[in-house]
Amino acid sequence: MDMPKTFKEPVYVTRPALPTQDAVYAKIDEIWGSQWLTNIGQQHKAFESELKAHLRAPNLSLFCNGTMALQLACQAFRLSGEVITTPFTFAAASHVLYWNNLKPVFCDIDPHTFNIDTSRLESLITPYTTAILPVHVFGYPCDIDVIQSIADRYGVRVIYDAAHCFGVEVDGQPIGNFGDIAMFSFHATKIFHTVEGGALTYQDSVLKERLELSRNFGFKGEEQIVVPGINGKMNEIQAAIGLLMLDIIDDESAKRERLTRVYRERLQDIPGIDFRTDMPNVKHNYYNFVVTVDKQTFGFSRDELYTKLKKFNIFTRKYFYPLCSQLQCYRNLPSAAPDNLPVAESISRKVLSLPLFGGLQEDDIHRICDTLQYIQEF
Ligand code: T4K
Repeated sequence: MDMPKTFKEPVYVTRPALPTQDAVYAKIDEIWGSQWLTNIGQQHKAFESELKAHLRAPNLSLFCNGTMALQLACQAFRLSGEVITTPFTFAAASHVLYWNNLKPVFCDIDPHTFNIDTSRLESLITPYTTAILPVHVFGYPCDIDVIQSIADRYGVRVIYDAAHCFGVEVDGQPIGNFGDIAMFSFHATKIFHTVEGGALTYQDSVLKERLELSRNFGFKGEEQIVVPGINGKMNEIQAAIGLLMLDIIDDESAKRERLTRVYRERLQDIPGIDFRTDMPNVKHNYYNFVVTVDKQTFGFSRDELYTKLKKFNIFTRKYFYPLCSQLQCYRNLPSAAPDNLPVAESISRKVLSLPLFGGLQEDDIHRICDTLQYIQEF
């Protein structure tokens, strides 16, 4: 085959979906007119209510980012001791445990979903375990029923990191409605974003007051501070972007779904490249497109492919490498030993996120796949 053309501009792993500038300027005019920039103004109230309806959440609170939301979720339950989590994710979850003085206990992952391997979960529970913090990695849901039944048996909380899961449903149920609390990230790299931002959805309405006091220094009225809170608020500009994003998210997800189907069709013919398909009971959001590279069959390792693609201006990412359990701050924990985490160790060395976002055209995906094929053949 001929050498595929190098992309003129870098093709990044993701690019944010953006509302039109006119729509943003109109919102900015509204905010400027109100002179109300933060501290739970009109945009915040409107976004919270529209988002709650969109996600069909019984309760929802907004935060300045997903990490802070997760941080306050742990605080809300006054967790102590140990929390079981996955090593195969962004560092936020482990860091949040550290900041809450909790000990992360890493559980190996399932080789197909890349989520916590529930068959190993129970053996990690000790008298000090107070919660499980699973991540629905890349928008593929965890084994929700098994996790809940183990949590119920041992009386521990379940806090889901659903950062990748905007709009995902399992058996027709919104993903945020499982566990005690679920966290969504609205970072610019997420399919739905507010530049930076995050939300918690939760079953128990009693949590609302506690969470919302905590995100605003503990203020109850002007003169009383009733809990040692922090500044975790979403501001008016973030909330306004969120309102505009609600108008375009379905279109963005549909575009990504179409591009995903092109990837799947093309990559099935490239030996050594594997990818996941749709789960039968799940409504996916097509947030990103992740492959694994088998060196023996493909001919090059994941790292070699990553470097070669860069020469064609294709910037993939090794999400999630290195594992959280390999980070300097966690690698000495007993549960972080590589022998305890063989699947996560292996997957993290094979995994590669290919570019996927609504601004790409089907031809771009074909060109990326041609490039992969060319790299393999020559
Ligand atoms: N839990 C999970 C499972 C998460 O994945 C994350 C965040 C969190 C929790 C924490 O939520 P937040 O507190 O962030 O709300 C990025 C993001 O910064 C991070 O939010 C995200 N996960 C993680 C998976 O990815 P980096 O360091 O890889 O991002 P960066 O700056 O290298 O950007 C990646 C690519 O995205 C760039 O090559 C180009 C594109 N990009 C990025 C930005 C920031 C844009 O096109 N525009 C932009 O504005 O961490």
